[in-house]
Amino acid sequence: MLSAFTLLSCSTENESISNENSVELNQSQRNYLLESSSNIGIYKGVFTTNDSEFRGIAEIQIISADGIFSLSSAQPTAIVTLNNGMVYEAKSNQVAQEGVAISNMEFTSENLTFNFSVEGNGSNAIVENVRFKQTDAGMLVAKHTNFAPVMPITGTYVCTVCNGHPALNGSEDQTWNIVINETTGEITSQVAFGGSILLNGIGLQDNCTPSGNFTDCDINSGDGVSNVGFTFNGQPITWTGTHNFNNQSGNPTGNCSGLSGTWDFVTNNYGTIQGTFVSDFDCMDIIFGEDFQSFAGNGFSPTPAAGQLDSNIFRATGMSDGTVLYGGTATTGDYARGQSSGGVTTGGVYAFDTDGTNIIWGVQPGGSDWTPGTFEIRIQNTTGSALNNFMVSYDIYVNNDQDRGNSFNFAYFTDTFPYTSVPALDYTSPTNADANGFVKISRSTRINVAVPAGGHIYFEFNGDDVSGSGSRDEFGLDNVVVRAN
Ligand SMILES: [Ca+2]
Ligand SMILES: [Ca+2]
Ligand SMILES: [Ca+2]
Ligand SMILES: [Ca+2]
Repeated sequence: MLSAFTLLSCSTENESISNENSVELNQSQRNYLLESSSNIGIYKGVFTTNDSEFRGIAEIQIISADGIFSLSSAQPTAIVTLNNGMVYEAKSNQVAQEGVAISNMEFTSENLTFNFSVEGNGSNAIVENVRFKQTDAGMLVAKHTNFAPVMPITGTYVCTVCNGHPALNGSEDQTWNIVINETTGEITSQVAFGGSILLNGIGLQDNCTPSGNFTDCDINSGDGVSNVGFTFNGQPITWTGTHNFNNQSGNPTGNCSGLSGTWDFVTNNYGTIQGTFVSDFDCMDIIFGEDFQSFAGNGFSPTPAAGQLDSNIFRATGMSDGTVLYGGTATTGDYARGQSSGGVTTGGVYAFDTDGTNIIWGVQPGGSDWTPGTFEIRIQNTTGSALNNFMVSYDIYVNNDQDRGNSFNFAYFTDTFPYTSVPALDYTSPTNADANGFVKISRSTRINVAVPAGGHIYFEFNGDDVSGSGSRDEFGLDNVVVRAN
């Protein structure tokens, strides 16, 4: 009872101190912290709620009552900046002493509470008992100094081969955060799993090579000897990816950073599960976006009328009515089956309305249509300079209303770079029909390929019969976003 009462009175007292003494560090105080080799200083890292609803960057400032800090500003402060831009602050009313280990320093505020511990030399920083907006959360931080800066990066992952694993929440995004020690390349990772637990792991960054104004590094799970990033129920999760950041202005990390990759999880009971991860932010600009909301299934033309797609950008192949070339015209038959909410039987290209408001670039495969067949998107580099890195994301919609399984896979090529499939993005609809109507499956991948100014990159979505018999499921493409630098 005594400890409960103490906790309560501390937290009440802290509220009032926090209101009176909310002091921003000035530049010389911040520099002092960045040069510190003791427990006094700045700790940087990542934050997420276990349910993946909130994630962001965390910074904890441990300041002492002496040195260049006046007593009134010596209150340790934690700042969490969510990826949606919201900022949350918590303070401690305990005062740190330089060189003396901190054990369970309590930070509190209305929305954020946690305990912080660290050795007297600033190593082994641990944050525990994190609560954010009345839900369990986690924070992973490390000492951040001028001689050993750390880079926190927030992001998400999805499974692409899910095998029904209950902790993967179907195709829902879950948190995939990492913290990179820029001096050693050591990575710590924080992954939300199953909506209620967090798994911490390790990785390594190496093979950093400059590319124009950017640097590309390999990032891999493990310690360089073993590639195991972390385990669940004794089973290893491994991952591999690329980290791309701005290296202008002599700043090794510049002002932007992005990463992406793929992961593998060999489970006890669900086979090998695979997926992708991607950071919330990166150094890329959007060069193409299409949500197909104005498509009405009226065909393809180089001078598209309302409801048509521009054939200089979009084309389809594999129809019994022939193939549309880039710049060609096809506004009848297989290429212009109009708008439908699904449940059609004639093969061809449709504008499917998936839910009463959302339109997709759809296809009904048939015995002589789109088995095999493709949708292609040709994007010209109009930025005026070469592009080397691409991030492609898109949504597949499938109406699994028939007892066949058909594929909707991805590939890319350029004017000079050969056709390259990306098996990690392969999708095949379930063989056995269901009554779920159109279901969305999100996909994204990073592509490293050079496209000179004025050149093109091509994205192909290809389908064919895979399993079962009888009529085919209905498919479509939506929300294609291409970012590049
Ligand atoms: Ca046909
Ligand atoms: Ca159908
Ligand atoms: Ca749409
Ligand atoms: Ca099916």
